[in-house]
Amino acid sequence: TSKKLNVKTGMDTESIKADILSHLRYSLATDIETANKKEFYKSVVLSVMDRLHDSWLNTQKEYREKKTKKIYYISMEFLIGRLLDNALVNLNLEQEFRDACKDLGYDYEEIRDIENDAALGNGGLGRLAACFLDSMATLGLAGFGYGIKYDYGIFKQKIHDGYQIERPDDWLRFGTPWATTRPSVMYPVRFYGRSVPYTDEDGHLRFKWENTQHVYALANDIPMPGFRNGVVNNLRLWKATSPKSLDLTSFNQGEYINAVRDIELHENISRVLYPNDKIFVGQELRLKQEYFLVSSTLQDILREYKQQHDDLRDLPKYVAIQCNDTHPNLAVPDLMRILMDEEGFDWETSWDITVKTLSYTNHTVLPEALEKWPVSMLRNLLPRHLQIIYEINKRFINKVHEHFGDDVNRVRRMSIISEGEQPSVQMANLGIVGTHKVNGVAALHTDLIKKTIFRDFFEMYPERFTNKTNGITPRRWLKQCNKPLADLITSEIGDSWITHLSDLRKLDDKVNDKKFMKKYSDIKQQNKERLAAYVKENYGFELNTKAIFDIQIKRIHEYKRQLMLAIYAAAQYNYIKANPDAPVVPRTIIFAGKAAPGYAMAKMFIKLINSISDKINNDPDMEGKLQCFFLDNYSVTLAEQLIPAADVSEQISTAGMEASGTGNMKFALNGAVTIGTLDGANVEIKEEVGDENIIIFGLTVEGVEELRRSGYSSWEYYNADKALKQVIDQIRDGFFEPDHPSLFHTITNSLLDGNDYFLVLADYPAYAEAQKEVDALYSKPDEWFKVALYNTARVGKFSSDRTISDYATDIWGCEDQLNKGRE
Ligand code: DL6
Repeated sequence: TSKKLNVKTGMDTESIKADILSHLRYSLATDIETANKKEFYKSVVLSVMDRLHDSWLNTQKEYREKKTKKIYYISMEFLIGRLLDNALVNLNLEQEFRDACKDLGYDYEEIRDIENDAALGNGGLGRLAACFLDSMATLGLAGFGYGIKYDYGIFKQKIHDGYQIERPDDWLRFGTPWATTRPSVMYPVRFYGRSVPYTDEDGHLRFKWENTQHVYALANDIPMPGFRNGVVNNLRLWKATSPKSLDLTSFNQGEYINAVRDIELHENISRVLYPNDKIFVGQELRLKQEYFLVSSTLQDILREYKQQHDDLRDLPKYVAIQCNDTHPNLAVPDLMRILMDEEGFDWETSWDITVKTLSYTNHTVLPEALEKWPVSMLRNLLPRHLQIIYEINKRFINKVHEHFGDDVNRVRRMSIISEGEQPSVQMANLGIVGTHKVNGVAALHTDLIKKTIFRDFFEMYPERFTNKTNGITPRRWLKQCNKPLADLITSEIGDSWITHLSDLRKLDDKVNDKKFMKKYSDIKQQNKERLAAYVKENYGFELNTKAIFDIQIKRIHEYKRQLMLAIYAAAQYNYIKANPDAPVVPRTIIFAGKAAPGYAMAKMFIKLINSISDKINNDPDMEGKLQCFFLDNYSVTLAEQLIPAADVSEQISTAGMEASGTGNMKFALNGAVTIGTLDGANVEIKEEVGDENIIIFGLTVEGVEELRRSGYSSWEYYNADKALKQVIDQIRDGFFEPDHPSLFHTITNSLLDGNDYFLVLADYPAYAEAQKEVDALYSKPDEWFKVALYNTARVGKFSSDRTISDYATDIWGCEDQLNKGRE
């Protein structure tokens, strides 16, 4: 007890307790007797922050002193979720903080659950960015995330009478203790105005961007600790604030009120995340957000750069900038503008620097997702950028002519500016022309972009295209969310897997070790029970933990085909009704996911799933045999509960449409068996786990093409499969919604008269067969768990550490930095 406490940095329980108490008193002006849970949570986080600050500062200092090449990952979305568990895992302080909470009268889990998810993303693209930050820090790369600090993240989803209702996600109502505001890091971001030509001293024609309006971007930093390596990188999120020059005091009363309203308008830029997944909406506010992110980030990068280097021509040597999708691709004209208009370089030099510094990731082939900003909107908002884009395009089109001769159609397809009634800027084309590497996110997806949407570009610049198969961080998606399994694995093979996920291959040998397999299967059962308790508490549903937990969690989208699993659920219902004495393998089907607020069909799917669920769950004949649930408000935190408890992972998109998927990787790692199509990264999961350890069904990409070419008729499939026909008739005739029998006609019409673009009917018979395989395998638990273990053991490739190493080596040119944090 006489041991001296090191309140701010001590890693022992006593120091931590003292720090929590000190924060309660001196940061929050309360004390342990009067504080509520929220205040206690805040003090806990501030005490964690104290233990990050030295490493945070030292890491940045080291990067400066060593002139380390910096990687900037620019993304409109970072779906980071909760941070407390993750920080404690990475700092190796889980037990100490648990004990400190307990000694002070609080249960750690309860405190952890106070934290709101930082839900600054829609889905896969944003979650990938979050996994990448964890991996960059863990690998010791000087990797920084740059994004927007939205006041409102992805909406909160409620279900009323089976329908999705959106509510604002006010995650910052009480602030977040993880973010440090940096008043010293603030940049003006300009809009509007006009581009004015002039002649410089050397007689060159130059341009000035004048008469602009501006807002300020204020930096908020969130620490990103690596796994037990002393590295703490940074996620910088910009908040929009009004210009300092707004002089309120000189205004009379009426103007004062208007001026304050003006502040609101400026701050609106970072107000809300656009909730659309894969549909380009084209609103001016979104364009403002994108430029706001790009402009503030580039100013920050160049300010840092100039503090350490004196020649901007070396920029690509010390800086790599990754654009996450096309959303930040205004970086191309903006960097050009800065280099030419502000730094005085000529076009060629500026172009060389720009292309070598930037790279761009494509995350989808869906044409409706591709960004095309109207020229008229750009002309108004960013006139100088538009002028530069026109010049880039002119020079590029000349090259196309040189390369391909006079092929007008090709020129039209490749042009950055599409002509027509509403000329627009094709942001993907801009990204390919203006960067040195373009990557897809899974092998199949990269092949597809080369053959389809970017074919012309691939023929011109084959060396620019590269694949970087997605990955997930094993820290959050195994160590943290599935502690029992993580501990079992570590006790068997040591803990090297946490940073070298392929070491899990050592578990391959354990399939014949009965004792181990018993523990492995017991853990799955425990996780199912834990999930059941969670669902009971939070949703009031009673899950049958003896059933197969069959889970589909992801955004709701026609191409992801939640409808197919819903049809399967209804078909099972019909089967059990018709065969009350037949043996069935019990199933509990669980859906979760949000639909974009404007996506009527996806919202109708949610209603249908809820109607089918009601029918099933309220029928006593289903008891012990079949359940179906839609859990509202899907989030990173809910995924952390669901994934460790899953037996079956549903990855059933129409082949060719899911770029990669990352949920598929999380499920496999946690020992769920995939039922899936040969789409996205499923293809590579199959290669890794082996054909016998994954259940693949349905049309391939080629099969889809062939079927569409040869004239698909969904009616034929409808008429050919009795069980399928019965369900579609029921949906159409109001069986699941007797009070409103025509409610689901939009769905059945799209399947039948609309000819089923996503080929649900075409794939359904194969899917139903594959589900029978699932039943058969699950009926033999020894075999089932062997298959499950092979999944856990063999998906090491899908660690985001591997993905990031690949980016570092092939795109960012910083492979020399790798492994620093991994010795
Ligand atoms: O690359 C991350 C993630 C993939 O795993 C998904 O397959 C893909 O659908 C998703 N793409 C997007 C693109 N949205 N837009 N635009 O979210 O990216």
